[in-house]
Amino acid sequence: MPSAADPLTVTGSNLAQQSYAPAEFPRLAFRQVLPGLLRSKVTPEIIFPMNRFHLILLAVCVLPAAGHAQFTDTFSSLDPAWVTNRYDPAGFESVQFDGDNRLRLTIAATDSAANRPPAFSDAFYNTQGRARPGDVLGLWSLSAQVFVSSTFNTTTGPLVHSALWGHTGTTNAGGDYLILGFTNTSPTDPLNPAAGDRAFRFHAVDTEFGDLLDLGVPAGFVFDTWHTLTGTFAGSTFDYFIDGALVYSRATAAGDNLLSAMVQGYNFGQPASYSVYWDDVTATAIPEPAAATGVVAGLMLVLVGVQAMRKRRAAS
Ligand SMILES: [Ca+2]
Repeated sequence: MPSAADPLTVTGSNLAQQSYAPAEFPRLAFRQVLPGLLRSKVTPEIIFPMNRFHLILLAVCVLPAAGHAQFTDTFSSLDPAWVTNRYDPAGFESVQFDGDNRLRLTIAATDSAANRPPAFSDAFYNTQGRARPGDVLGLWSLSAQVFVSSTFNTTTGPLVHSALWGHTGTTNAGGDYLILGFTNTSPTDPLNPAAGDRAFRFHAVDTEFGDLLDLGVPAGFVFDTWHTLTGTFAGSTFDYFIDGALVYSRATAAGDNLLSAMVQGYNFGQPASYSVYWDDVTATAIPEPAAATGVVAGLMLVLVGVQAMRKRRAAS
């Protein structure tokens, strides 16, 4: 439980401040919450290795466009770039919802541990979703819209967990994970829908410690509307934002290069299925200071050249 010793403080101007001791609550909670969620380090499941050709291609094509979205997925249709990660969810489709085409992720009992083929019965495959290449070298930002239904605000109804994942590095087994999502599980008995301390809240997974950190909900938070989840790596830390407000930050030594982006849910093995609507998954390169300076210098040279041409034309 939270302790005054060595607190890891989560702050945010519009969040209730929360303090956790990394050695206690978050780690304990992680081991109880969502078994198998972070076993990817020993069982690589990402399938977008970058080879030398990709790296050169990215260096040539992507870096000059640094600062522009590497992709924005509006889910007008389901891009075939999305491929199964770990285990295919019951639904991962583009549907009409709230006036636009959205991604609908559905987690169902048919894919529970008890109902999966024996080779996939491990809790590792309770995490169900899809991934697409991130295609960003260097610094990056990953964001998405998520519709937080009031049906998730329950202490007796179906357990839910869904999150946006960013996997960094250039190899399956390397890099780090930025994971930002929400749940309504109990922090002490997460697989028990009848637990007495269930509450809806956002959370981030700290892969360095294997911790799951509760982030609460922003002040004035409302259900049944869209919220923006954003994660960035701007040089030394993963920074986590809810609706534009920084809610958590942690150091990482492996934040470079967005290898893949994922939308995941967790299968709790309940009879009832649940769906989560996502939209506008966006990966963006953040210009390196040196690169940005280079771009500005290049633009200045172009402007100087245009000016010189105009002068020559005016003189002739
Ligand atoms: Ca859309």
